[in-house]
Amino acid sequence: MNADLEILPEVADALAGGGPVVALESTILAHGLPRGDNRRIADQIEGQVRASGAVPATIAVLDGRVRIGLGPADLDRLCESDDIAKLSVRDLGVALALHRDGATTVASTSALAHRAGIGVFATGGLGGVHRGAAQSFDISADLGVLASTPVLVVCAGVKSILDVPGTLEYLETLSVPVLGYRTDAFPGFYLSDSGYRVPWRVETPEQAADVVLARRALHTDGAGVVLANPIPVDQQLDIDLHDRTLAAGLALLEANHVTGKDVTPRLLEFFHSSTHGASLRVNVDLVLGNAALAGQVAVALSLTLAQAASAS
Ligand code: PSU
Ligand code: MN
Repeated sequence: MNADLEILPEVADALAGGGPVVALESTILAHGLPRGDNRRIADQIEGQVRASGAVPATIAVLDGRVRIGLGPADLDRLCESDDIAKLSVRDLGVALALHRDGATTVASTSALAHRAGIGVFATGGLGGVHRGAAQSFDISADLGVLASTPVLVVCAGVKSILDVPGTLEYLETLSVPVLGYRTDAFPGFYLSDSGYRVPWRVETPEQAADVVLARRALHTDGAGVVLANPIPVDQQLDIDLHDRTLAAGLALLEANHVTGKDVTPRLLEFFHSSTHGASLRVNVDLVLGNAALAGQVAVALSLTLAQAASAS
């Protein structure tokens, strides 16, 4: 068993030189997007990070090794194999010991990115507090891990399939700041506005980077930062279609007794098939927007740190 990080040379070079790097998760590729589309989308996501001037580092576990940055053949395997586990932080040690392949969630990607020295991470939606969590105790490990991992996560809020106000309360309890990117509204993943407000907004990637640096200077950076980036209103899912699909999806999950880590992928799959691809289009657009913004924040962070170093 080998617990060392295997870092792609391009990523290692960027990190060594203080250059901008963006971590990307792999659960969205293996379990969140349909086969046949996921491989192409993986390249598009990495392309957005590059277009912003940063280096993408998609994170996964392959053959029981932690991989920071994947090459084309690794991405093929992750997107096409039938034997990719969904790995949260608790699963990482098991996957290493058993030499398994696995895709990392927001929780485990954040933890591994931090260990590799990567401070900015892009995803689609954050896991959160599920509806009925008071009975089911279903609260994504994403939240607890963010509470103790200093990584800035760019996401389109949380899916409206979750308990949105409950998730915002829980983030407050865990001392994880939530910044709206050019918005006062917490985004609802497929929808630009979840109907709930964010406590803070920033207008530029530089401001988001400054928040990270101020937290470091204050030594209040034990937790991560959520940078909530909404899908533009003209690209969001039709609200009636969204509400109908959500109601049907939740009923289906309950009827089929779907629990644990299967909940999120099953619901996403239901959305994609029953909206005939409309939700998929939105999902892809929002991930690409988040990857581009994360790249801009990573560039701003790297420039500010370089200026501070040359001034001192
Ligand atoms: N949101 C999406 N697509 C996804 C996920 C979230 O729109 O694929 C994934 C992320 O990897 C996230 C995980 O970390 O689902 C949360 O899973 P759970 O709800 O089981 O904690
Ligand atoms: Mn869960």
